[in-house]
Amino acid sequence: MPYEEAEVFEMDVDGDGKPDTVGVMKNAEGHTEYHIDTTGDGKANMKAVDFDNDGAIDKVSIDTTGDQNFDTVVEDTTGDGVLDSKKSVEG
Ligand SMILES: [Ca+2]
Ligand SMILES: [Ca+2]
Repeated sequence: MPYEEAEVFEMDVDGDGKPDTVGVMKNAEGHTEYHIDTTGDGKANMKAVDFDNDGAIDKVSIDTTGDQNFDTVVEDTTGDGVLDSKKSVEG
């Protein structure tokens, strides 16, 4: 793992009443990454990255099918802190 420091939190991210696991860490490029596991299998099915460390998420990758490949990417392409682009990616 290239991650030097990670903090892990339990919180209900998806609102289903069950606690989800959220890991917060700096990646190798020094960006803040949030890894979210809502299925409880120990694998993140959502990853959010704050590229400029301003506290606003710039890119979110989501595994919507549960195959542990991120298949949907939502991005802030304009830098205004609003996620404005959604696209599907090949696993
Ligand atoms: Ca939950
Ligand atoms: Ca940001």
